[in-house]
Amino acid sequence: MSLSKEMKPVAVDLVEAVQMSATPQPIVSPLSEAEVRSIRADFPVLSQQVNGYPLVYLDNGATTQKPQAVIDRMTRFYSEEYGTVRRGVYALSAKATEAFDQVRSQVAQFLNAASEKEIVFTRGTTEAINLVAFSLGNVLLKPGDQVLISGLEHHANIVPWQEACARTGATLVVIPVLDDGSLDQTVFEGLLSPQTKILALTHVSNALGTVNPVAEMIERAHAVGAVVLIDGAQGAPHMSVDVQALDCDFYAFSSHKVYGPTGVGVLYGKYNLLEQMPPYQTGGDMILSVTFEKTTFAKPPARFEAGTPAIAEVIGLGAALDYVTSVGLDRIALTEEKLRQEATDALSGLPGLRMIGTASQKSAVLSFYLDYAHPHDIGTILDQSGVAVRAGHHCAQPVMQRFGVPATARASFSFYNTSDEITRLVSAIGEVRRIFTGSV
Ligand code: 7TS
Repeated sequence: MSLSKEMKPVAVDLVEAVQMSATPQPIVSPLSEAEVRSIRADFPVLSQQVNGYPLVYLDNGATTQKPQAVIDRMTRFYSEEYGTVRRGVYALSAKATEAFDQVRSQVAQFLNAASEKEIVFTRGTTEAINLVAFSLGNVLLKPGDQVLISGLEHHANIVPWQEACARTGATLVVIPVLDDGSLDQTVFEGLLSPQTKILALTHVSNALGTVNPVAEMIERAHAVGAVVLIDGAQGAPHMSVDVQALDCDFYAFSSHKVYGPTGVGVLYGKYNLLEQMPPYQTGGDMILSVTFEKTTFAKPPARFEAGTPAIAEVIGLGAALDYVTSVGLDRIALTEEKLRQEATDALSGLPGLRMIGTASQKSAVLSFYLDYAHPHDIGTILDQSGVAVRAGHHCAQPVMQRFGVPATARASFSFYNTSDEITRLVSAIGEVRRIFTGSV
């Protein structure tokens, strides 16, 4: 991925990539209405009524709904194939181990990692970041060093670094956020120095939807010798990710945001770094040998996977990745970009509505504030019309502080959302206005 490409909107990027390609490629287009209808039928939750209305699920930033294929795969695993992994010599365990290992290769392929040995299963993005902050943080950081994060981070990519700095004497430094919700790249460049040991940066802001120019920022950070972790919780579900092209050292994401089950996530790490890192947790499955005097540790990724893993959830993640891959990440990105533009146009004209986060490069996350109603009231009234949005600080309190609001209402879209649902959102916001101001 070239630097200038990374700076462009995803949709333009994809269209250009197709047009400029020397070998003929299938034209990448957003999903058609008929395709979205058929996709929606794959998600049983979406067909229900809430408070007497068909559900409009717009909290995909928090977690995504599950396709039947994921539910079925996990049910089949539990009903027919369940056994522990890595330990049993009997057939069930051998088969479960094979299915489990296959998902590791699948994830490596999904991220274009060089090897499945670079894929560590964790409980989610939060645990993946804690793992790096603890394990790498403890051996790499010393007083005088700096950990650089951004003002857009989710608490999961703030607190573990704060704690790592407290343990080691390093200093946490923050890249400021501009008024449109993008990062101040000039200040970023000025902050980089040989003291910068780690850059921990979100790919996409969960609170505002800003897509950071990560490839360019990774290159700049590498130029001063920093290790770069990308929090991909809001990246991996919405665009294709190539960790080798990005050249990030670590990339973390959660299964439950990419249409898979809760309880499992992924840490990608360059093998030469993983190999130098001490364990994060210790116990079974991560050792080579144990005596009361001395334990030797297994090589990565086993070194970082102490205890019985979330076996069925890993299998479910495999089914989820099959599902999104079959839809196509490029088509998902284009479909969601179309929804973003449509929803932004529809909401921008509403009286008293302040859109927070207007960067030119955004994913389909619309965070807004109404000058006549608290976000929690907005959320509650929208719910009465069957519209589910998140209201709160989105575990990104510094972002709220930056924009001087206590909270926002956030509509976050998936490729299974529709134009009709945007209309439902707009009319439910109209209802909030009617209740709070008496005007229509
Ligand atoms: N990083 C980002 C950017 C996130 O959006 C989230 C979760 C996390 C880390 C933590 O992921 P977890 O799976 O380990 O919990 N974000 C949200 C959200 O926006 N609303 O609920 C959870």
